[in-house]
Amino acid sequence: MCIYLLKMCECRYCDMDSSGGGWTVFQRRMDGTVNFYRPWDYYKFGFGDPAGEYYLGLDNIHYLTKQRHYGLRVNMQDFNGNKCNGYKLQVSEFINGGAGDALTYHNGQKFSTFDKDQDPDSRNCARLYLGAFWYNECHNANPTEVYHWGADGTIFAVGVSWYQWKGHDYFLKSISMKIRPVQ
Ligand SMILES: [Ca+2]
Repeated sequence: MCIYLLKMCECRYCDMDSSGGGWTVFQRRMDGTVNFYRPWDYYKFGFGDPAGEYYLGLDNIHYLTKQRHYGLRVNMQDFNGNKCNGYKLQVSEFINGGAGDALTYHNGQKFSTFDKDQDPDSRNCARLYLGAFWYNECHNANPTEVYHWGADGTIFAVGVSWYQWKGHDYFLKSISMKIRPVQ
């Protein structure tokens, strides 16, 4: 099965292994090689390396998800090799894969970057936490923020974290977020 993206088969963006495959990975962090602290247009159109770290782009994500219902899956790994499937969302139904639900808090929010503050907080969450996300006031998950190598309390809650699994001061080795049509 191929995922058709803008009329091209973009299997380089696919995860064909997790839980039966067929996932379009719209964001991947794995080694800190790509800077994710970028302005709105980068998130709108996408950036990074399909073989490594990248963001697929809000336009592409929207193009895919406006057509039908999708399930969302989040795979994470810490620096001790522990893996977790943080989130599986199917038609608004959360299934806990062991990492807890960090995303319900973000449901319904608009996407914010440091140059486009659309979060309901009186502050600019993207600027405050050096990331870009569907921030609320501000986050329980922040997969786009500054890459760290594990536990790091240098700046509170600034890093690639998943609060319900590891708290705000442990930063993940890898995280990928992917979607697949609900059968
Ligand atoms: Ca704000």
